[in-house]
Amino acid sequence: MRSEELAYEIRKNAIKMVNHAHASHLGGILSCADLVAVIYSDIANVNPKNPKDPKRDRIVLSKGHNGAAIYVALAKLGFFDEELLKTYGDNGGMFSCHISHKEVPGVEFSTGSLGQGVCVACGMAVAAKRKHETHKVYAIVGDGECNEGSVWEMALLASQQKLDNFTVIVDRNYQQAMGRIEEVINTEPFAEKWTAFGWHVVDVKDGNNHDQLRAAFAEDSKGKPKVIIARTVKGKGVSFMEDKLLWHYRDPQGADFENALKEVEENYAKSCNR
Ligand SMILES: Cc1ncc(C[n+]2csc(CCOP(=O)(O)OP(=O)(O)O)c2C)c(N)n1
Repeated sequence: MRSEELAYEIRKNAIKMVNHAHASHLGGILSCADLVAVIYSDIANVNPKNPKDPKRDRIVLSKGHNGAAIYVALAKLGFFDEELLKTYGDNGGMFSCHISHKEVPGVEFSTGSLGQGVCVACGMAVAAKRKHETHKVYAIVGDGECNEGSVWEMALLASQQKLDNFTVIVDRNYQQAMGRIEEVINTEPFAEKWTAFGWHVVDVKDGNNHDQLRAAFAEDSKGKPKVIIARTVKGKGVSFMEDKLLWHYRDPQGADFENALKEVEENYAKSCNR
């Protein structure tokens, strides 16, 4: 499936899933929809017929509150029946809103406590190096998540270990749960920090643009771990949610739900006719 179509499917289905479950975090799901789509469509080598294939690339969603984006991508790739997405967030169901690998084929690791998943992903990259395995490891991290000290301990270790098999993608939407990043804990100068920690940094000016993301993944990291800073928009694709903190927690109901879905569908139809 083309990444553009997958991103559309992620947005459309995630709006329905969050509505169904009366869940949260739609803003962050919409901001990372494009980078998740590009990773699964064009970059990572995963195998729906054999989810535990030892040669598969590992994708860890460290900002685990956006699990819906990964669930949709996996369903669309054929890891499980898409119909099951309708049970998102149900009591006793397989899809917890913070991502879980327990019952979901294709999910590498359960996350939700920010700052942990990226450390586990780093460990996976260390293990691959030591065992002379050639698969790659990708971790999707929030910029608010980078307030966690463990992210920076991980950054030190990854460069010490010269993990050129490891790519961190930061969903740089400039917001976290309670406000703008610079108002809560300012991480600027952000790119310079990663450079100082020994990483190859790719600053993507429009992190919702698939061509720019593909170019970032293609760049040679020159023997270092790579960080792609994808400058995204929280709530991307639904005009009344874009860059609005409210949609970190609010679930779309009633007219908000109908309008969000309509807009995502119209935007995609327009992009196909261009
Ligand atoms: C250790 C920890 N502290 C607090 C939270 C609560 N929390 C959930 S999402 C979130 C904001 C994270 O911001 P960011 O990583 O930028 O995610 P995005 O804005 O892209 O949704 C917070 C603080 C958590 N899940 N884990």
